[in-house]
Amino acid sequence: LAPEQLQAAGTGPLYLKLRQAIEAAINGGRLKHGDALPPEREIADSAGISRVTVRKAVDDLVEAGLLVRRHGSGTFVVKPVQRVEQSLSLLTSFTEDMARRGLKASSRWLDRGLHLPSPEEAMMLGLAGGGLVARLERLRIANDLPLALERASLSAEVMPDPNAVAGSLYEALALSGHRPVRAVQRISACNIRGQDAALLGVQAGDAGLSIERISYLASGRVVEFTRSLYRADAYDFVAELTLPQ
Ligand code: 16G
Repeated sequence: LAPEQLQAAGTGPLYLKLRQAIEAAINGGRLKHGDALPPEREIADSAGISRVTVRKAVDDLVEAGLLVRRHGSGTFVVKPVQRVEQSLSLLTSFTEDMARRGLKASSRWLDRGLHLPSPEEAMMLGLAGGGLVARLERLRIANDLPLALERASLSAEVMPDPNAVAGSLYEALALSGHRPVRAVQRISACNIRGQDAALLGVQAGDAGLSIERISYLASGRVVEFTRSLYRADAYDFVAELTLPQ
């Protein structure tokens, strides 16, 4: 970036012009998603401005979500992600949520089989008599974007053949008369760890939403105990609030 280019770019204070020049480079494809920005000192030297000005422009773009600083490795152009909104009051499936937005849901299976239950699964699913547990572990994808990792556990009585679940779990449950009618969900913030980050296509340590859902049949029996890990950069949970009665 030469000083003349900077003078020609945008209006207002220098940092704003630099911000606009970087934005133009991203929008014009000269800086591509995943590209590293030159070091701030280099930008300052080539444009003939102070490092403080460069820092302010870069800070602004980080704040706006166009750039990301990665500790020790530099500043990078962020791949834009389409954020998905999910209602917090409707008991819907991933497939239904995506279809409602015109996105195609798909999954990459990580595990789909019958196992001996862990003590937690036995307790959550009420498996007192030593029954097996069906585990369905999938990477959930919307169009091409991996959005969540989902680890569902169901009693083998409800789900005797997990391999028969090709697409939607809730659709398979509906077919066998076990579609849940109520669920309790807990959402907490977390950092996405190494292996999970690789599967979700984010950096280790990036923000995630950890979600636990326990779903019930009308009879009160637990159908599903599911732990999900959603990318916090791609998911918004939205709830409608009303006054307490
Ligand atoms: C949602 C549920 C998950 C359920 C899945 C079924 C959350 C946090 N989790 O992802 O508990 O197992 O839908 O989706 O919403 P499917 O019918 O598309 O397989």
